[in-house]
Amino acid sequence: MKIAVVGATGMVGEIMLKVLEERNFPYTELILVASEKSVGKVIEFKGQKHTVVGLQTAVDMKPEIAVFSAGGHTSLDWAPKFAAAGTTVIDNSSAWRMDPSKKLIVPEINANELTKDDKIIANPNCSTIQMVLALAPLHKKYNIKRVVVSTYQSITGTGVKAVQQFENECAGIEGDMVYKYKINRNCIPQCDSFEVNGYTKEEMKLSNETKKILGDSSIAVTATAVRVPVVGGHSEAVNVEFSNDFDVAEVRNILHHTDGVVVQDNLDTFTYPMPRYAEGKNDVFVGRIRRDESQANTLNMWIVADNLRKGAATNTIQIAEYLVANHLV
Ligand code: 2RA
Repeated sequence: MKIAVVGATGMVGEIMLKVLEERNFPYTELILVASEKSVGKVIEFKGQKHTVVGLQTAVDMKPEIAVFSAGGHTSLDWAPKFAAAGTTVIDNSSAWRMDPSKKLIVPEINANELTKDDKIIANPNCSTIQMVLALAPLHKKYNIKRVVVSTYQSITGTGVKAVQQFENECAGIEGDMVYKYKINRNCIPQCDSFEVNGYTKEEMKLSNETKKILGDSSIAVTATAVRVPVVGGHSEAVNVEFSNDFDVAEVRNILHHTDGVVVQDNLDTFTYPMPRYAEGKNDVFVGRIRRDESQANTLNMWIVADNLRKGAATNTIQIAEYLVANHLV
């Protein structure tokens, strides 16, 4: 079974390789793919030396699966070429997520929708994945009417240059500004560009992708996405209004038994999720679970996850694992 990692030299690509190794993914051949400037670069992985190849070479090698983290333009241009050659693509960009003919997958929620015919599969946005993983079982039990979410997003979501800006600021070094403003000791209420409705692309992803993944366009979602000087992961304050009442202990128990979710919620021991401690882990951590006393049938939660892992690389590899385990490739 051949697997291609497209964008192998990028931040998410490097973590996809780590996750492949950690989870002992059953490939027989690994193809590392990057832009022309990286072609020929030798990368050591699992004790073997791999020479980075270009996109057309990778297409011609006909891998069964290609996992992409190479930006929307590359995905729009090359995912169809891989698919036409018989490869199943799992793409991390936003290029295909809202395409009605493409599936938007969080394996624990809707991998069962996948068939052999799905040759381009979209990996949701990182901030969406961690939120819907907690929301899905609660929607099933209590029916969600509305979600209000505020995010506190890691600078790793912007990329390696943003981390460099933060480190330069901390060291007092003048350097390239990725953000319009200083990020150290600051919060920037803008993740990605603004849409005409005054929301950012990030905030609209949270709204649109949540409805698609949960399969319910009636769910009302409003989001405020904020960039914060943190590297370990994204944090989210989520307020959820249900059609039906709930019991907080039952909510905690449902989440505790949800694959991929770890409940960290004990005020006596000051136990709650934090990005510094979620970094490098594949789970979604949920805490501060409490009733919203200002409104009936409404719950507050605090949700934290490593945005590069469950928010990107791990979710992608889990989709690939599902395809292999269910003989869809
Ligand atoms: C961000 N979710 O955090 C976006 C893309 N990774 O910037």
